[in-house]
Amino acid sequence: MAEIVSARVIITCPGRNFVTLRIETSDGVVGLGDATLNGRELAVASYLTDHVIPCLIGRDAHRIEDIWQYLYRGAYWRRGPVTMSSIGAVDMALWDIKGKVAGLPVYQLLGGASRDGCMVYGHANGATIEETIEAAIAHVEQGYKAVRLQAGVPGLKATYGVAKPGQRYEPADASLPTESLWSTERYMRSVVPLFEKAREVLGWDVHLLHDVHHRLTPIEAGRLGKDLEPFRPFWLEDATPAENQAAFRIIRQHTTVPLAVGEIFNTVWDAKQLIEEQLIDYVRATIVHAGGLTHVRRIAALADLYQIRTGCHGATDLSPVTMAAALHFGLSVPNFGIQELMPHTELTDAVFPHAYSYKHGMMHPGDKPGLGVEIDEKLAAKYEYKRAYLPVARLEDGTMFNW
Ligand code: EZ4
Ligand code: CO
Repeated sequence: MAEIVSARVIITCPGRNFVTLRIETSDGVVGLGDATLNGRELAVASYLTDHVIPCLIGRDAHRIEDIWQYLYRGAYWRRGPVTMSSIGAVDMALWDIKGKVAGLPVYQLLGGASRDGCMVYGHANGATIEETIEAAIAHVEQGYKAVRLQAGVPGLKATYGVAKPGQRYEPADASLPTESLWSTERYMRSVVPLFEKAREVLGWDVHLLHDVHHRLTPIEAGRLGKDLEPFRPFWLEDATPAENQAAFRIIRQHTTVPLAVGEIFNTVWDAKQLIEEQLIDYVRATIVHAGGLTHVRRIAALADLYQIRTGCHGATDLSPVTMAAALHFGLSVPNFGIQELMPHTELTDAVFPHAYSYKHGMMHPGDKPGLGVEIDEKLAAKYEYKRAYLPVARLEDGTMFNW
């Protein structure tokens, strides 16, 4: 028995907001879990502080599965991003504790390494095709084996996924949502030339990825996929919103381009039909937002039956604790595909010192017991929470559009 004697939420903003759950046992072992939900951070903090933490005190930290079921089945209101991020944070912290007590890195508890490291993909962004290709070349020079390409859309002032000139890319950029314009026609015309140029310059030995950010209808996505086929993308991500999972049937009828979806999924139910009908190739569920290691492993196990691989979300709005958890998961899971990597700022890395590392396009979680991430609470306390939102998108005639 490792009795949970205290738990609290730490909120910090070293350039962007992060919410962290810290659980401590009677033996003084501390576990950390990421609870960051971009743009809705305080809702998760309250869910944990007001509703979850009181239920944790006195429980045995080793009973990870039981606590997961208690928080999932025991709440009348199942699922949803706030609930599942809270459960995810508890789950991560408990795996961290179990690893520290065992003296083993978490991937060893998950069955051990299935590979030498986790292939990651980086983000190459630019206002123009040329700038994006330059960014991609820089990634290849740093050893990346896979690169996501996003370029500004001619005729649109700002494009989601592309940094403002001279600034580091951080999507949650304002205390009230900024508004951006969207035109499917302009966008569709811009992607093929980007991939054409990329293959011409970068050749065929690097994986190229692209994120649509849920902005197309299924039939439009089918057409884009078909048009991109000659350039052999590794995947087309979030081609259409996935609330209606059957929508992916239409995309599949028209293209053989591999499909990835799931960074906003909370549970296996969001992916059940997509997986069972083999409508996707990569499932992108995030360790924090989909109920922690315990639940994302379950999603991966179902996906494995259908030859679907993992491709976990790894944006900068997920804290280093989630990145570490994703790497322990990715190193051990049989059907690993790829891991997204958007490196955190130096300041974020200083607040969250960690054991994971990058080398030649691959990442490894390190061999420290537990998840291998700490929090420098003194430094964290210097950076107060600052409300920040992702932008919203409207069509050129003012119609509110998909985020
Ligand atoms: O827009 O994490 O693939 N990565 C992405 C990210 C998401 C943000 C939203 O919080 O799409 O940049
Ligand atoms: Co994405």
